[in-house]
Amino acid sequence: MQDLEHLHSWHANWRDLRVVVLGLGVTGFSVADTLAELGAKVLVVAEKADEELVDILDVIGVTHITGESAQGLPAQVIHFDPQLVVTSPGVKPEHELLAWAAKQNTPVWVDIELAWRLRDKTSKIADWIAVTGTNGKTTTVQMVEAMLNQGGFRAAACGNIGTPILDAIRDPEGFDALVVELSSFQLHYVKHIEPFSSAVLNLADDHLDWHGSFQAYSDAKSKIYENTQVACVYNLNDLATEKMVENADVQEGARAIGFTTGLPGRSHVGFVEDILCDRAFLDDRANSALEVATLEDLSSIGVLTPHLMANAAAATALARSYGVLPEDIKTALVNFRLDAHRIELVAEQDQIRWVDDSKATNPHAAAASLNSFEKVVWIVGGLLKGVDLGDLVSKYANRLSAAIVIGKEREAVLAALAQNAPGIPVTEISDQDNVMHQVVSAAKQIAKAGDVVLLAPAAASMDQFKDYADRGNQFAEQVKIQLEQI
Ligand code: UMA
Repeated sequence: MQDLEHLHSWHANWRDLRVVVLGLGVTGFSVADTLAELGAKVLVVAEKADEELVDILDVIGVTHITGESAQGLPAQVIHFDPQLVVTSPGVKPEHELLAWAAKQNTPVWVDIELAWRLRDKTSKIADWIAVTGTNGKTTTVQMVEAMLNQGGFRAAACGNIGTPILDAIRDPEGFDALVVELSSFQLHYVKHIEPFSSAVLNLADDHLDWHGSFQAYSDAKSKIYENTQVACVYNLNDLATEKMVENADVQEGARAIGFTTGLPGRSHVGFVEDILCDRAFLDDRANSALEVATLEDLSSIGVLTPHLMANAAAATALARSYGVLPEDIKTALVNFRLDAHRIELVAEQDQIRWVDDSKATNPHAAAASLNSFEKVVWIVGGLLKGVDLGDLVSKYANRLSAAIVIGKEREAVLAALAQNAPGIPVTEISDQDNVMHQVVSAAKQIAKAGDVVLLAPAAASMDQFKDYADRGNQFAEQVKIQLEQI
């Protein structure tokens, strides 16, 4: 194994370190750019690469192999003889180049590992508040960021949320805290970070094709709690997250803090009737609770779902662990707005609501959506990522008025519906052109007063759309056009 122990600082000598950077999306670019700035010798290897990014690599003098010749293990990589490989998170561990690196005992990092070592670039070294979970990561991370900023700290959200962490690390002013969204892919590759506080929001089937098994997916997520300094935040309604905290090797004095949509006990954040309360970060937590916000405050955010309540409770626990005052948390929540495509009401006509939850890319997220409405015309299907929909359909069958099935893996969806929700009218959209046009016109025929037409596909979108945002936008656009025609 290469000894990279001396490389624990921005100010260490990275000069001439030979690094292969695998992938050239947002992560790969930020890694290559950072390492070039540090004087390392960088070779970027990426099958698909944005031409603009390749042009910038040329300008900053980083060598690259892209396109077909970047597939597998290119001979140039062997010749380059890297001392370190930094992979993009989307690349599976079985990738030929990574398998070769493992055999050579060459360390494989992701940007998160590199960022942890480089976090002392500015004199102000940011604490990391790390968040993972199957669903609700982005909303929770954004809430924590808003709460910290409202509390007078300089905080930034980064990581899987879309801004690569190395961009935040290189901010010239530096931050008090980085609120880092971590995916299971990133966590799989992480070796050592020490979050100030950390949270796993929930755990359910997702990305099983990437990780190979639920156990491997869960093991990756649980790594977030390791070496936590102050608070390990877990979900009282999701036993798996509590188990992860119990098994984690944390720093002396770190506390386990539960969050819940129900009544909070000691060391918990939860709801006493319609009030969000902290019973964790106050001296007299045995006998009292601090009021943070009301359900009315939360409903100004969007549709008040149990999922939203859970996210707000988790974010409150994390912000309180950092010392943010309850009144600042309340103000941040009142002013908070959900991103688009998250249980977003796009239209309401003739007592039929049209809701875009395109962000529901797995069954767990779709469950949160289905659980929020009584009578649903459900738009479902897409790339299933190796996950079975049977349990989801059977649990929510009594809420379904009808289902409209999209996507390329329709057979599995149709089978799950036939088996677990027999008798529910199902419309299959088999024509691949103008999918959303067909979906909305079918829904218009089916939906009755009181129904919610819900785009919560429980699947990824890339088989028929650019991404989940494109899927949601096309839905909203068709709803607008076709409702105007009535
Ligand atoms: N590549 C290969 N071989 C492969 C796979 C990818 O060469 O087998 C190359 C591609 O050709 C391309 C690059 O890798 O050049 C793409 O890398 P990537 O897929 O890791 O994507 P990035 O653009 O670097 O974005 C990643 C995250 N994407 C994934 O994990 C798939 C982004 O999360 C994240 O915002 C970004 O880093 C910054 O941290 C997106 C995501 O979908 C939103 N995440 C998943 C999720 O949330 O469910 C995990």
